[in-house]
Amino acid sequence: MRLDVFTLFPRWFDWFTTQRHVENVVAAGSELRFIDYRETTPLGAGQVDDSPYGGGAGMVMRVDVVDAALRATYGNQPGDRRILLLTPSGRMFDEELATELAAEPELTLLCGRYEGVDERVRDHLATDAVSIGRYVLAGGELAAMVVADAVLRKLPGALGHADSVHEESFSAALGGHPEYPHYTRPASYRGWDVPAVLLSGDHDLVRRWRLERSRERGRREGEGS
Ligand code: 6GU
Repeated sequence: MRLDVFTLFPRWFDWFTTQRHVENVVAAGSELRFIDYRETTPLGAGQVDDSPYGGGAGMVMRVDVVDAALRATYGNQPGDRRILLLTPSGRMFDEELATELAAEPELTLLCGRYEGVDERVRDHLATDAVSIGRYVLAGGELAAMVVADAVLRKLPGALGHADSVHEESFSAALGGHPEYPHYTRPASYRGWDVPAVLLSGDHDLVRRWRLERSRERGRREGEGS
């Protein structure tokens, strides 16, 4: 995958790119770029934002600044790549969208800052508007890392164990439910015992127990409500 992140703070991603699963997908041929809007702003003195029409507090990222950054990177035709604007008012990011995005050969994430981004970015430059939850962050950078993390870990070679993305929370193998509980040694710790079924050696019983716990968690956490 070729993943481009447009941001005012490319250095924020220095830490992200040192994560093992991210290093793994890069070693496997994926390409990550972090592009600074300020490098291509058509305005003087690195300006990227302006005061809102109609008045009000705060500053708004300008559409011409975002457009200039996209054109400098992709030319006049961005092709048919998905361009995601990260915004608290976007479509809620979930495992289904992560799976969908992981199948894209090319992906672009646009981070906003300040009070918001000129709506014309969403209307004319982005293909999607995505939010990671019902709360407001100071900028889209952390949201972009959340999206990139969830997507990149699905790529071949990201995780050590080939099965670990198959039967995990919200996967089709678990009927879209959260993951079942995990246990490891010691079998008993401070009187807290591992469920006996997991020590039984009966694989069929274990499989059914895990599926049932997974469904139970889905119900308890208000799934589908
Ligand atoms: Cl994508 N951006 C910002 N700034 N805040 C958020 C968000 C995104 N998703 C939830 N809160």
